[in-house]
Amino acid sequence: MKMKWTAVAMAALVVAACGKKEEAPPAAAPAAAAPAAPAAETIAVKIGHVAPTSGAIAHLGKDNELGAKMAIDELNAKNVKIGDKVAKFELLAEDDGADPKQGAAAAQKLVDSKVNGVIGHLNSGTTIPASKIYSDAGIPQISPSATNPKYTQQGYKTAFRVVANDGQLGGTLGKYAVETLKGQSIVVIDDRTAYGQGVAEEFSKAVKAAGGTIKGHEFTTDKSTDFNAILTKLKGQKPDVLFYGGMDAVAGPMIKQAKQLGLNVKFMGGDGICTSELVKLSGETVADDQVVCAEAGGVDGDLKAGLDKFKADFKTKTGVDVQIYAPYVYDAVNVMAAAMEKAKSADPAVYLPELAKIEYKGVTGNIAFDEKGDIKNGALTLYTYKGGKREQIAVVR
Ligand code: ABU
Repeated sequence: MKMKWTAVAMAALVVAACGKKEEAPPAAAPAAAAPAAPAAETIAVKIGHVAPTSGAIAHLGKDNELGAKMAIDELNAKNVKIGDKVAKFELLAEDDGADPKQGAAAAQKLVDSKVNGVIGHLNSGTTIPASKIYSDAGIPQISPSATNPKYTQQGYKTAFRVVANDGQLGGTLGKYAVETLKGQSIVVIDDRTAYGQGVAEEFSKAVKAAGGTIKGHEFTTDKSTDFNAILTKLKGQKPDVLFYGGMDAVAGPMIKQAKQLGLNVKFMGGDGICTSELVKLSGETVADDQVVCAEAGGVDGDLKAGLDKFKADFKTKTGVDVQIYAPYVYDAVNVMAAAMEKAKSADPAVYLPELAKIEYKGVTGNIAFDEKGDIKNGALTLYTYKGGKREQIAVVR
């Protein structure tokens, strides 16, 4: 309405200025419509995201970032209200290259950008040092994938995770190696990262607790490509189970080289190897049922249909399959937004208490945190690979 009157007035002004005698065509009578409601005020909400989108596990970092983008796009489409304002979520995505120093720099950059919260980092080795930076700044952080127990044992009120930790992962896998796989000669390799070392130690503890023994433990790095020396050393133990603490980018070539050396082992690992990419990274050498790995979350029954739908929607929207953590990132963003909605504020100090006591039904299951910031009742899922595809063995609670 206001626009119409302005246009009529403008036309009269133009006629007057041109000195034309013709009358302007009569303007349509203004309709007697109700005045348009004033547009709702908006509030800008900056969500930081950090993962390695470069380097050997860039495929996992990109998977995480796509999960965050999907959640942000959907929140913006829903016009979520925080208090009486419509929230406009913005994703500030950083690459930490899985490197602790780069991770700390990315964290500081996000703090300087005054983000309202952070989802990340992907690796324990980057998440743990970054958590001090977020804690000092009072910014809530939810890791979708860092599983080293230390992350939530430092006493930071700002640190949360939506996945089970290495105690649960390594513990379950160690028990499985002894009791189900009946491993007689179990050997271990880890990459000396916070995650790899931690999950390998938990695995070894659980093997011993179940009555088994670790016949050898060798070390590599998260950037190594040649494992012949350590595999040859372990071959002397005639192993039937090899546990690797580390990520898929190293596990894939290790499986291939073990096969070339004639090591006929069950290959076990935590969530870091349990990805869609593992078979490709092994040069398609993974035999059916050879790998047993665990994802640090788990849904079954009715909840599984929701996760399957998320994975199908993700493929439609992004054109790629979920690697592993995208659903956890998606849930973490939504959990943070839900806490802001409940608090009617995106101010970290105001919504943090709501986040600590949130109860949220996500695509990865029900999310609530214990007093340390760990997920309550964290389940995990055991997988193997058949015909090159990941196949669920069981959900363990
Ligand atoms: N949980 C495995 C990958 C992430 C980490 O470093 O913990």
